[in-house]
Amino acid sequence: MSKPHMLLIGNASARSLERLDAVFTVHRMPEDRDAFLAQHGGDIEYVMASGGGGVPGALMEKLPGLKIVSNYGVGYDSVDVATAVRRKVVVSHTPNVLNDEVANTAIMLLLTTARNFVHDNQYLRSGRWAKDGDAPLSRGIAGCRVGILGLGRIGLATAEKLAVFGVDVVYHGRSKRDVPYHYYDDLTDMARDVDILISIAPGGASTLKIINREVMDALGPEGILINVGRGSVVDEDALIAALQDGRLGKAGLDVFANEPNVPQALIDLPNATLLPHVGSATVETRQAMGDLAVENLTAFHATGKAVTPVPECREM
Ligand code: NAP
Ligand code: 8YV
Repeated sequence: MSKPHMLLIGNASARSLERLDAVFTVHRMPEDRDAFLAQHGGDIEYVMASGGGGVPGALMEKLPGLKIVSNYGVGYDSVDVATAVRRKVVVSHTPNVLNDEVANTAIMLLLTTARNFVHDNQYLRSGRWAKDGDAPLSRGIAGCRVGILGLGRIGLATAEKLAVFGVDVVYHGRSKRDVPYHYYDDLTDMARDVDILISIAPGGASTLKIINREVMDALGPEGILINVGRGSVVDEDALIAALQDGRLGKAGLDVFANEPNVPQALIDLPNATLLPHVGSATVETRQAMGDLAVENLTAFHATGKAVTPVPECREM
C-alpha cells in the first residue's frame, strides 16, 4: 500500500526522519516552493513544521488535502490556526516536555543578567582582572519580587523553581489561577510592584507588544526584564530606547521580534544579555519534542486523533 504524503517544513532530527519515513512519503520543502507546491501540493495530507516560516494561511490554501499540521514546539503562533480550524485541519504542538528546560533557561538567564556574568567572563578573558583589579559588583536576586507574565505550564514550572532563590513570585495573565501567588489583573501595575519581570507568554495578536514603554518605565531603572516567551510580546524599539536611556536597568532575552535578525542597537547594549532562542535547546528536550511531534502525526494517521492538539482543535 502506498504511504501518505507528508511535507516537512524546516528541519527534523535523523531519529524523527527515520520514524516519519516508516509511515509517510516524506517531502522536504525545497527552495523553489511554488514549483514544488504546484506539482505535489495536492498530494500532501500531513505537515510537520519546525521553523522554516511556519504554516501561514496562504501556504495551507495550496495544500487542499491537508489534514493535520504538527508543530515542533509548544508555541504555535507561526501556524495560522484560524484558517486551519475553518478548513477542519487539526493543529498539534509539543506542550509539557520542554517545561523543565525552558524554566531552567529563564532562571539561568535571570541570574546571568543580574550578576553580569557575560561581562565578567569577558573581563577575565580580556586581561582586565590582572590589569584593573576585581570586576565591578553586581546585584543578587534574593529578596526581590519577581512578576511572571504568563503563568502557564512553563511559567508555573519557573515559579516553582524560583522558590529556592528566596524571591516573592507574583503573576499576570488574563485570568486568575488557583495558585499560591498574588495575581495582578493589570500588567503595568504588576511591573510597578516588581524588581524583575519574566515574560513566558505566547506570541500572537493578543500579546503583541504588551510589554511597552509604559510597562518598562513602571519596571524602572533598577528593573530587569527577562523574555523567554516570544519576541513579539515586547516592543523592541521601546526596549532599546529604555535600555539606552537607563529608564530600564537590564534585559535578558532569548527571543526577538524578527528572528534570527537582532537589531545592532540591541547587540551594542552592555545592559542586555542575548541568547539565540535556545530555551529548549538541549539534546534531551529536543528529542522529546521531536518524538511528540512525530507521534502526533502517526497517531492521527492510525486513529484520526492527535495526541496533543492545540486548544482550538481539541473538539475536532
Ligand atoms: P501555556 O501553558 O499556554 O501558558 C501561556 C500563559 O500565557 C497562560 O498562563 C496564559 O494565561 C498567558 N497568556 C496568554 N495570552 C495572554 C495575554 N493576552 N495576556 C496575558 N497573558 C496571556 O504555554 P506554555 O507551554 O507555558 O508556553 C508559553 C510560551 O512560551 C509558548 O507559547 C512559546 O511562545 C514560549 N516558549 C519559548 C521557548 C523558548 O525556547 N524560548 C520554548 C518553549 C515555549 P491566560 O490564558 O489566563 O491569559
Ligand atoms: C523551539 C519554542 O525553539 O516550543 C517553542 O515554542 O519556542 C522552542 O521550544 C522552537 O519551537 C523550535 O523551532
